[in-house]
Amino acid sequence: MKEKILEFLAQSKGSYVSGEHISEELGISRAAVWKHIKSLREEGYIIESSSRRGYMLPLASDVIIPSEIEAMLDTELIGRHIVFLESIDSTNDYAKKIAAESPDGTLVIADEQTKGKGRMDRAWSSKRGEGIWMSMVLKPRIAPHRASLITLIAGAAVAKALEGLGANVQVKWPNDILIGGKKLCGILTEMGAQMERIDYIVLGIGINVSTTEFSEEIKGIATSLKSEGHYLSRKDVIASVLNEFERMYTSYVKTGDASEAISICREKSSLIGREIYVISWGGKEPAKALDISDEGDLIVEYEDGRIEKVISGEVSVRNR
Ligand code: BT5
Repeated sequence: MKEKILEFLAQSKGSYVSGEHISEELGISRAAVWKHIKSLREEGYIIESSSRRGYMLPLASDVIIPSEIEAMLDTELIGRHIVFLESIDSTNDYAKKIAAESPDGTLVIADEQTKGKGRMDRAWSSKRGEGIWMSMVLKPRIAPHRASLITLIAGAAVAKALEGLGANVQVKWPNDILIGGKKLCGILTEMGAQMERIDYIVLGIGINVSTTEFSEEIKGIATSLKSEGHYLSRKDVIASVLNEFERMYTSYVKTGDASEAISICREKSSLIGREIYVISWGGKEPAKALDISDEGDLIVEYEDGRIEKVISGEVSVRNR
């Protein structure tokens, strides 16, 4: 019911809706309306009230309402089933738990993550209401070794979507989106698979939208859309990322063609032409990033002249 009230207020964002009207439309008492509004406020939603005019969601409020996102999608699969959670440890962990019984393309979005994850058990800061913390459940019929390209397709989709909304970003192979060298978005892909067959892929995307104060550990390396002067609503960004993603993802799954995504990653690459370190278990080795192959690998030249493909993993830029 709380969600219904929020949806109702969101439809008239910036205008007051009387308690009486809400109670009539939803078939609950005015006292119940007030109780739900109180609990929404406790969750952090800013809802204005006036004893004569009722309740109002301010025009600038950036709430996520699944039905509003669905209305903006032109997808067939992705985001056709949306699970919205106010707070969760990690949308990736939640999506993995529900993956078996969820339809292909299910989207899990949370307003806050209390234990957001990066790669290799690193933490991903995901403050309430300040970003997009979402995971998709995907069930592509492709061989498991082809799954790593899906991270790149997601990166390309985020880059293309943000470009369409006026923000120019760089893609740092394999899973970061940057503005001005600072990290705006990270992607974490996890997979449940047999030797030959993928059971599910959980594709997690975190985008900083309105954060202006980052914690001490990341304030030198992280940025948000708002900090870079882009005042975008989360629903516009989510819908646009999903629309861009589905087109490129479907093309890859159906025909093996990831050329659009690869060209975006190349064009917007923050690495190609730069001196980097390739980081692996054995340590870090200086190299130059030359290109991204059609298979999505990073092609590098080491100092002894060896040219190799880096299939997955970690790279950092030297002499920044
Ligand atoms: C990533 O890992 O960049 C993957 C992040 C994926 C987050 C999404 S949110 C929805 C879904 N649910 C989850 O639990 N996760 C996914 P990695 O390349 O390992 O980068 C992690 C590093 O980024 C950390 O060690 C910090 O240095 C930095 N970092 C942490 N939080 C950040 C933030 N909000 N913005 C920018 N950088 C951050």
